[in-house]
Amino acid sequence: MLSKPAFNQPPPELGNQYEADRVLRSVLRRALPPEVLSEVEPSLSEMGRLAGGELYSMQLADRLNEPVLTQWDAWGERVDRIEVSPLWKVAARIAAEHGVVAAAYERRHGSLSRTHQAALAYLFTPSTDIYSCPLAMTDGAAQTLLRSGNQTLIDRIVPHLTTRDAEKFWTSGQWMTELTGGSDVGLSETIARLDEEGAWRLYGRKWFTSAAASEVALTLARPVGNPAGGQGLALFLVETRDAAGRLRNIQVNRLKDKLGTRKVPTAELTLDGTPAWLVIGTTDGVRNIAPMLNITRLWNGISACALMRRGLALARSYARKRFAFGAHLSEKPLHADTLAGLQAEMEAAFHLAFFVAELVGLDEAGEITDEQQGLLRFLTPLMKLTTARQAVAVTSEVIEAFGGAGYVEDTGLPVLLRDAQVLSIWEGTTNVLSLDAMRTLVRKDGALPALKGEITLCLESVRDARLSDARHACREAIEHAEEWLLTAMKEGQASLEAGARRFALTVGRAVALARLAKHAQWSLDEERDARALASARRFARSGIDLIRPFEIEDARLLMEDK
Ligand code: MFK
Repeated sequence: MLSKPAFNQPPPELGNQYEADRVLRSVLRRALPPEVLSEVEPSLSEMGRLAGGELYSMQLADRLNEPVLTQWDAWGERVDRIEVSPLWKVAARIAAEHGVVAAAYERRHGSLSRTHQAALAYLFTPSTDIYSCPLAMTDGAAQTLLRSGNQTLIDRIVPHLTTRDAEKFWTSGQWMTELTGGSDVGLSETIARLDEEGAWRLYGRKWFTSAAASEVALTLARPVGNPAGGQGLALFLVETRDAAGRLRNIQVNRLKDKLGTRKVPTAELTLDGTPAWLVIGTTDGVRNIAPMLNITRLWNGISACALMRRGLALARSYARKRFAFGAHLSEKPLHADTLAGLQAEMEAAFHLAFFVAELVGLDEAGEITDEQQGLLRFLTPLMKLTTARQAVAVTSEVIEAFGGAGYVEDTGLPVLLRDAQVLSIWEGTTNVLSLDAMRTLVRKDGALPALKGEITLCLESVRDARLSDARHACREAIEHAEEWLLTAMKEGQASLEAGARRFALTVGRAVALARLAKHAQWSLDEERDARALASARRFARSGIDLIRPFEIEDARLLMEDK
């Protein structure tokens, strides 16, 4: 008989992920009136219990399962069935029943319903293997249809997307990416043609369709005769299967073999006469699908926070258990310092993402001012790109904080980094979104004053002397960003584009710091808690102003290989 090993390292543990989350709970205490908080808390506590308990255990057990595409049945019939992982099936039911999309549409708490829903999504996400992807697109599709004014589709589809009844719940895909298109969606080649009965049919190849098992999808196609570019595309809705469950003239060519998000059945599709509903007008597809983009970008930010939070919860638990060099890691100054830096990044990201959720809530409730609207348009891409970069950096450090254990698959840790990496790619890469934000700023001169107004408002509320570094870092970064912008606008398009990423990250980090510092002051005053202050101080010193002088000519030279 083998003898028992002398030592086994106890693994990290998770408790109720709502009860244990100081940052989320503190933000909700500030953002929600007490009666709203007491109404939503049971739902959050239940989601926190699931996320740290059953779902987390299932996630670890489900680790090796991946979606399976069966293209042919035994008798030679083309079937293109996609079987998702067992955890995804459970996640679908829990998401519906707990209203992870629905809470935003039931509007039980007016504009604050979106904050409640974002909190549910944040708790749900890290234990459900990116089931947040179809949910994000479902939320985005509901938003897009409601804004389209197409009453037929609103009545027919939206109730399925926003129900809590798991039997009736549908998810939506978002089929935009094509081989030609990619980030430049206007290059899409899929065409739309009216058939003899006057119904639209789509023909083309969609190259990267996330969550291809959805019941409906929003997609773009060019009605025959329309001009090239994004304006010539139109927005369509596809119901993917007929009453018998057969795909409607859609072939699933293959599932993508991806670095991460491996539970998400991302597919290449051929549309060959797929029936589709025109959602709104026969042109301006890019503009008309924008509500989808903005909602999924919010989800992206919330997911970035959620993955960082999960990594940190595990790393802190581990640090309290792991004994080495004479003490627990949690007692080691360098280890504590490393995790503190990560916590500050996560906390700043959280305040940025939940600020955007707050603005989205105001917009949905019709309570947003023009100034806030301009800010929301500008901040959405900035928030998405800033939090995504943070998530990649933080999850990478989290892996390292476990030493070799972090590099071993069956700890369930490496997947955090792989999944985080998608956040800076899908829904617009860092560079594409930097340019989008820059275009918005140049087109809408109201966004910059609104941004400065928000920062001033935040910093005016910050009185504690221990936050003076944070105030300075924030002000200096915004002043430098504005100064750079004015100079680059004079220099021309090449300068603006080359510096757009540094500008975007600087503004994103400055807004995150302003919101974090404001909250830190509130938390000191109302909760007698100095932990948000500690995060704000730490974040303020970790590089807010990323704008540096650069030579366009150097970049050109460095593109040369030989
Ligand atoms: C857990 C997280 C969940 C995430 C789930 C995601 C799963 C799905 C995965 C995917 O599908 S990834 C693919 C996503 N693809 C993208 O996000 C595309 C990225 N590229 C861009 O965003 C480009 O900036 C864009 C394609 C929009 C540029 O195209 P154009 O044709 O050069 O558009 P332009 O001129 O910037 O905008 C056209 C119009 O739309 C303008 O309005 P006007 O015609 O009135 O001037 C813009 O103002 C408007 N517009 C564009 N983006 C907007 C927007 N309006 C509001 N919000 C926006 N975000």
